[in-house]
Amino acid sequence: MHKILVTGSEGQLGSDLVVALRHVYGVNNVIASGWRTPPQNAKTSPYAIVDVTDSASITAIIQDYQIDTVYHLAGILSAKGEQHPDRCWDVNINGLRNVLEAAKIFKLHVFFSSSIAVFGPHTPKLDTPQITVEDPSTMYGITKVTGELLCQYYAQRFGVDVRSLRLPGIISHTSPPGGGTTDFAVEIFHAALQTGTYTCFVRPETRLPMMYMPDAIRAMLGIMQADTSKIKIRSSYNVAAVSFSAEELVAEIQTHLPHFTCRYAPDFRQAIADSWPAVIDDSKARADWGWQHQYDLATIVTDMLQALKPSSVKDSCHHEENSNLSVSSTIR
Ligand code: AKB
Repeated sequence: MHKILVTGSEGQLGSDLVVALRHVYGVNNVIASGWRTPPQNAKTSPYAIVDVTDSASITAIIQDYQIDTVYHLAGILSAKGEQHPDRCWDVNINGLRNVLEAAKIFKLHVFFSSSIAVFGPHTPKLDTPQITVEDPSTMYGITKVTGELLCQYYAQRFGVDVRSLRLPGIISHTSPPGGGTTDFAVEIFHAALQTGTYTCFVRPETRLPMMYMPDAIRAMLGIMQADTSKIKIRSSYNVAAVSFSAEELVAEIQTHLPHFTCRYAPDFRQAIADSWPAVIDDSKARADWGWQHQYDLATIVTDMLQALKPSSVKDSCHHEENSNLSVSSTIR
């Protein structure tokens, strides 16, 4: 049985990934980790404090738990990275380098989460190809491009079995995103249900690639479980699910909550969003290791609202929305 370490397990992706991995590999075989003690009520045990910028901290945990696989999710996202560029470089680059060095020594199987942030203003915005211009305008994007090249280098030079995905904005109801440009697509659901109004930090026509968490989990497990012969790209694969604009998301939410209103007050994150593609071509991932998404905008919105609705409202809606329950799940 595999022994798996998840770095950044308290983040948006990590929280759901740990649950999914424990479901498949057993609770005690998946070690959640982060740089600080988790909240007392967090169901994260077994959990270890790991500072990814400290190679000794990574080596110790790998030896202590006889780890053979690392899902390396620890990182600072795009918006926060612009506020703390030095820290973003340190955590995202030195953290990855320490994991790859450990992988070289201990023959680890590694997953690295890259991002659509590797692309920039000169990248084609529509059907962005797998191999194209990568000229990111954020420190986060620069660390992801560099990270992808490091992964490819360690795979080619040292035979490290590292696999990676360029993830789009991830939408989930279990834990909030932290410090990203695509965070509006999660915040909006909470605001719609709690106050009925939302102030969106990007313009209405801003269209970005997005993915629902169950699809993201399926993508991460799918690439890691694929036969080695199928993994032909060792930098990072484009993966896509849906693309929609902020105003299309609002309109879809309004089909469930007609009184919901959204106003727009773009801030510094608008420029980041404008530098990213709108629609990604992920045909290589589909052809090489069988990637397929399941959720479109309508099913994401139905599922998110169902999951986040206060339980009193859920009870009264149970009967009329019973047909929607078929798409309501955290992990499939
Ligand atoms: C962010 O907005 O920074 C992330 C990403 C697209 O990588 N969600």
